[in-house]
Amino acid sequence: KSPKRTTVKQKTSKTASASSVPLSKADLKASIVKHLHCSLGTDENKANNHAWWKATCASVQEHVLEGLRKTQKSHYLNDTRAVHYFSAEFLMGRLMSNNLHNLGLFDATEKALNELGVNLTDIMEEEPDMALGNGGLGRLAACFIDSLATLDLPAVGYGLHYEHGLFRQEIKNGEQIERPDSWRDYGNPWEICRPESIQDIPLFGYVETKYGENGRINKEWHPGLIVKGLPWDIPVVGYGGKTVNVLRLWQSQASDYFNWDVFNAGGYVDAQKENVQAETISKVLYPNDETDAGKDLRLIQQYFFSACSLKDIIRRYKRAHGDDWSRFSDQVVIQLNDTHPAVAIPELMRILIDRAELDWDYAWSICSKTFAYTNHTLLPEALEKWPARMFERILPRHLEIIYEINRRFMDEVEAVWPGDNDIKRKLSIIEEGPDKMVRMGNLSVIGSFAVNGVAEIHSELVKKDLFPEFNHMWPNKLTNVTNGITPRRWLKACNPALSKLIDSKIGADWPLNLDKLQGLTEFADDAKFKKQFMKIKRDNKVQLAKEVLALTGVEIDPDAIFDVQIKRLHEYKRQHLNLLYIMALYRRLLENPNYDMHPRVFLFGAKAAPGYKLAKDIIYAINKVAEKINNDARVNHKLKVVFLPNYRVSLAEKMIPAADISEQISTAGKEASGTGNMKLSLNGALTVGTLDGANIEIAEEVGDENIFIFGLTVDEVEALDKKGYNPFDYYDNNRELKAVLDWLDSDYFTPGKPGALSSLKRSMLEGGDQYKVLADFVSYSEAQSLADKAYKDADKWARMAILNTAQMGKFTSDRSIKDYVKRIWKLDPCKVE
Ligand code: F58
Repeated sequence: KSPKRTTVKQKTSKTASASSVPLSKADLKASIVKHLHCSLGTDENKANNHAWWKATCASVQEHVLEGLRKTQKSHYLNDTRAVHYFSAEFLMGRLMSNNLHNLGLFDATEKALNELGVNLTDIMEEEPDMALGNGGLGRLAACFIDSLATLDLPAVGYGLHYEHGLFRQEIKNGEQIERPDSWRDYGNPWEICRPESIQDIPLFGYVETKYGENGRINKEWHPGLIVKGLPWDIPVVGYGGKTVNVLRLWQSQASDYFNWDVFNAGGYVDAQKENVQAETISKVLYPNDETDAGKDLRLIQQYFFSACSLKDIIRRYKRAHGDDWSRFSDQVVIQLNDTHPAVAIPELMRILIDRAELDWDYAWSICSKTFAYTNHTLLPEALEKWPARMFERILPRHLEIIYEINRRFMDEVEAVWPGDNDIKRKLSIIEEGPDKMVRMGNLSVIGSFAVNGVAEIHSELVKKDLFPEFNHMWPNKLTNVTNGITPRRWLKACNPALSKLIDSKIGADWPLNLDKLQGLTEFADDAKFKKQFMKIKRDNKVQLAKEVLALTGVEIDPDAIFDVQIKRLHEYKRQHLNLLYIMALYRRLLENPNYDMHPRVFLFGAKAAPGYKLAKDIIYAINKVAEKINNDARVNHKLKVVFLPNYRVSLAEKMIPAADISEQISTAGKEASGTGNMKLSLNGALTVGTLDGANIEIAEEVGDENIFIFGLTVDEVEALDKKGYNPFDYYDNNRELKAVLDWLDSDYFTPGKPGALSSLKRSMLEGGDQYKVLADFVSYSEAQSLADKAYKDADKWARMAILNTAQMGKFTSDRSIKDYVKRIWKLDPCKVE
């Protein structure tokens, strides 16, 4: 039964005030001290940085929770349609600085703490990163929920409450070592446990067929195990502090149904075993990026969080609409962040058919108006497939439902392409063969009303190469939403000096309206502004140099070019192309000590998937080459190489403001979008990049003269593959390239261990060089020379850097979210008063 609701009149205030609760420095001081005393049981004299951090979080959280309560009330009273962002990953990083900025409390808190003798920057270092994601896909989810709250859109993020996020990377003798990440060891002050919203989740078991009245066949799933899903809520504060949405993360726990009432004296200890199994589900994030892990536990994780989230959504829907399903898809839209939560599609069908007893067609009409799917990759090894036998063991009823979805879909295919079995084989959710597989991509397209890629070129390739037949069947289903980044974290918070300079020139509302940065264009030729802009860049470089020294012991010169490549390590991202160029420069300098180049520091940050051998070999090679070069007095005044260990969000926040050059050098057609490219350019770094992913759109915005584009295009890569690509053509015909590759076979960089770096060379020669490193080498080297030349003209460089910042308006995640709202979600904002 739907409760009566009073509709709240919506006022539209144009300017976002800094905070709903105006707070003075004195209030904050008192509140922090109160928490030090009453929440932490310590005092000003005894407290260390960690205690100050916790007390400050507790003070801030009071305001956050006030906003959360008001937001939830508004959404409830207005019975709003909401988007539910299902994602196995949310790479949130640290929350304090972001929450303070979004609440408009940063400066006041800094001053309050100052008067207490505490430095805000220092205590923010106490916060562990929430690293519940691998890379781009997880960080995108985090930017999106920031924008959703900022735009006052009713939204919930749903994901997994991993006990251990992405591993902590240590470098020992040049090699990556993985250590567990323990982000919650000392508690997380931002999260709220909600035992009142626990869900029971069935797994395994078998399906019983029952013949009901009036001929209806009912299916009853008898699960073999039930686990509990315990929700933890992380408040998501929008910029301006008005709307506070929720990120709800599910932790798995043993269910009371099992074990505890059946054990006898001897079974007491054994009974814990099942608990261990249940609690394993949310233990750890799979550290693979761009490869499908294909493990039982991974499918269980996906089902676990999707099923918990659906139950949560349905509970909320029923509170307002009872058993009337007719409005479900008007109120609920679910965005699938990649195929990881795609099992939510058969799960909703199961609930509608088996539980609510709707007929198939009605259930399907609801279901296929509820889901939308974002594709993030074209790499075949990243497209998820599950062995049907494994699916059947874990989710027997869901597999039956998938077969039925597929049977009906095959009829549709037959109607479009009568008798064409090749097309049927290609479009089927089930891949036939000795081991039948369930294709989650096909399931996602068939079960969604919209499918999007993440950059123009990527979405075109999704239509043309990945899903052409689906695009033929449903010409309006496939679309594009170019990715974006939140300018609050990626400029305002991480680069405060530049932000203040921008405020002084164009006003302070650019974080909400990033197109305003265009206003900086008129200062691109203003000598004073250029000087200020570049002074800030240099100060940021000095800061980073200190960090580099502390982390690696390597001294770097802030007057050198800081050339940055930060992203997961993958062959398609071609960190090894960068490395070959560094080795070539080294050689040039050895051959000609007067070789003309501006001093340059190459900075890397990257984690390799623990099972990805060649990626780890590349990390090793970078470190070994770095060691040699950095200790070679003949060249180290001109060339340095730094590999910063444990690259993560909080390290990115330090590296990005200090970068001069942004390396975006993936093989054309392989990087779906990229988002680091946007962050670096926003902070005034110039891109050396291929025509891939969002680089193409960045080039369109900044203009060809403010970016260094090189390399094969998507069409050229395709043509080369057709013709037959032979890396030896490049190896045999380029003296420098040959010398550099042969160098990898020697023991020059690994004394006493010849061949320690040979696997790299092999992958690029005998291995066939799948990612066309050799084909792009010369063009890359030329682009780098142009960048060097441009940097030597300080005036020209400053202009180019400013124009990069000025033209990044398009890449705010607010714009991405507005695109989703318009093209897919059809949501209305709901102001919180
Ligand atoms: C990334 N994908 C894309 N996947 O590679 C990048 O181009 C894009 O900008 C970004 O998504 C956001 O759209 C990505 O990060 C993963 O990390 C998956 C994790 C789980 C296993 C499969 C890959």
